[in-house]
Amino acid sequence: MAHRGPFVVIEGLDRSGKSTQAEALIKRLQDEKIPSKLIKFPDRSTPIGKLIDSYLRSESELDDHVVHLLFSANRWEVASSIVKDLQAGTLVLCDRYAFSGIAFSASKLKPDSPEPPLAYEWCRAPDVSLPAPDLTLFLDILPEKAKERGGFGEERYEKEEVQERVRVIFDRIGEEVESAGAGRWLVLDGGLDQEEVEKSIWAEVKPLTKGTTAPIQKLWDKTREAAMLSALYI
Ligand code: Z5A
Ligand code: MG
Repeated sequence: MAHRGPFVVIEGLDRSGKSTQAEALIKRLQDEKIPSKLIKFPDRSTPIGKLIDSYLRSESELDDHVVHLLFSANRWEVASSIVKDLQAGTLVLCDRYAFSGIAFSASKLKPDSPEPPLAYEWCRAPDVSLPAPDLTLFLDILPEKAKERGGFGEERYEKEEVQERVRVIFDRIGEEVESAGAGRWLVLDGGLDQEEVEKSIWAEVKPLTKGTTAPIQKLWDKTREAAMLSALYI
């Protein structure tokens, strides 16, 4: 059976060092001559990404539903190219993915209502069937430590109370990813020195660099099938 490249995602709380680690890992993979490619969400360079960028900088206002769907569309724009690259044997490394999409949207609150404006299940729906990562490395960091790092507080969601709620939702996502059996979800300490985090990431990624014969899975497809089946029996 032909080998394909693995799909690795780096997720985590704000300022946990995702982009720093993604850059260091891609450099190492390239130094070791492992075919690899780095992508990032939001991809602010596309027409959809430009709308997201303006919203994040608070230069424009968008309905919560609309911005959530734009973030998802920004992933669907490149979903087929991710699959193509994996099939060609390239390791695809992704800095934030659909998990950030759910965590940030489902953690929103409105001052005039106790109900969150976007339900968790609603937030997950547009990303169902995207290519599922083989491995998600979640960089954990205490919000008070993240706040001490450069750049915190410049954009819309970079507030300590938002990050606390986001953290709770990420925990739920991690449990669901693990129990669905579609890829691994591994929590790493992003509060350590940069070199130590690099080492712990490399220990997990190195064994994957030989490629895999496993089929590319789809995000939450099993959940969708189960939901459809249970609907049939109601
Ligand atoms: N968002 C969403 O709502 N829906 C979605 O579907 C998606 C995203 C995909 C922008 O994302 C926002 O979009 C984000 C989620 C939301 N909102 N928030 N909040 P982004 O990916 O563009 O965000 P960013 O601007 O790149 O920030 P970040 O990703 O949170 O940061 P990071 O990548 O985790 O950290 P970093 O840039 O690598 O490092 C931050 C600083 O810490 C920097 O000065 C480093 O030099 C320093 N650093 C890094 N590692 C260390 C260690 N180990 N020790 C000490 N200092 C360190
Ligand atoms: Mg980043």
